[in-house]
Amino acid sequence: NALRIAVVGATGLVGQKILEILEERNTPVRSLVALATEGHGRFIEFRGQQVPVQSVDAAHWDEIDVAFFAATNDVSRHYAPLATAHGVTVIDKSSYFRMDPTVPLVVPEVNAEVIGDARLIASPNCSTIQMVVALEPLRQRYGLRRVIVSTYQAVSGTGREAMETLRHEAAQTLAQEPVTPSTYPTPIAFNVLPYCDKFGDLDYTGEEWKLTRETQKIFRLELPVSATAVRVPVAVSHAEAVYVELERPFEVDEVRTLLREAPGIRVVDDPEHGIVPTPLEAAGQDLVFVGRIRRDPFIAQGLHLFVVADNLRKGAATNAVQIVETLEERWS
Ligand code: 11C
Repeated sequence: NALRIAVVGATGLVGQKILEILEERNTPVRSLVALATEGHGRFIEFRGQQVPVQSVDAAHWDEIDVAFFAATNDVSRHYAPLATAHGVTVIDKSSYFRMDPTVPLVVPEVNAEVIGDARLIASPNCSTIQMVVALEPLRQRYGLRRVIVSTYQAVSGTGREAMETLRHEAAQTLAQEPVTPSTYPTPIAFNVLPYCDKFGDLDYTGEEWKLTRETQKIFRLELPVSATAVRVPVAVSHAEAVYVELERPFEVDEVRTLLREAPGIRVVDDPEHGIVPTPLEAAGQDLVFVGRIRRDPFIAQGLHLFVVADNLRKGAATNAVQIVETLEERWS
């Protein structure tokens, strides 16, 4: 059955990607409403049509089946409950409801079964999504004991303005002009910032705690996950060096085969020929790329992986659209 869809935050980076992915995947759409808190009077393009951007305040929720929320936490907090009260199924990309025990936090390759008849479904943080897709086959086969992850996160995770900042600062640096930082407190071009998001408990950042807590919720496991989230001068795709200690012994070749056969993963791992996953390769793709698969020479059952995915697609828009695809029978 064709769906009446609303995209809240339709003019933002993730909102735009959702529209692109609905087109690419031929999702049956009966009508599309573009909503935003600002930008009214603008138009977005969907399937060759110009669609006016309307104020989220004026939304007719009764006429919507599915609403993607790709705006701020405040917008989700305020409008998502309004939408669900009118029977709308909300896929929320904000972090506001993620840790609410009554709200399923879903990555379809991992835990689609927790959705049940929930009307409000949260999509995790981009860096969590790609990590749990890579870890799930290992969890099933060997069990997980602990995870240590360092991320290399693209500036598009911060938003459209940060992508412009990266370009601008790179041009200034190459022209040997002074660089005035804007989006981040220090320049990001030709630099590395050893934090993403604000600092919080125990001097870990919000992004690091999301990696810990969201992973624990998705796996329904008190898994120790220690994270260091780092911003790098890359436009699109987050990379992660994931170190995992497994509960049971493994063979590296067996792990490669297991990951190759797992949903949503492409193994790119031929060290002899220098074949490794990179952000440029993953950008524009929906799969999670995994490589550098190797054993810890010192710790029994320790395994290293390098995990890369497009943060705007699998890390955000694609995951949200896939959630809707798992709910097909809800509307048939
Ligand atoms: C970043 N992961 O790269 C963030 C962006 O909780 O959905 C997404 C934040 C979130 O900065």
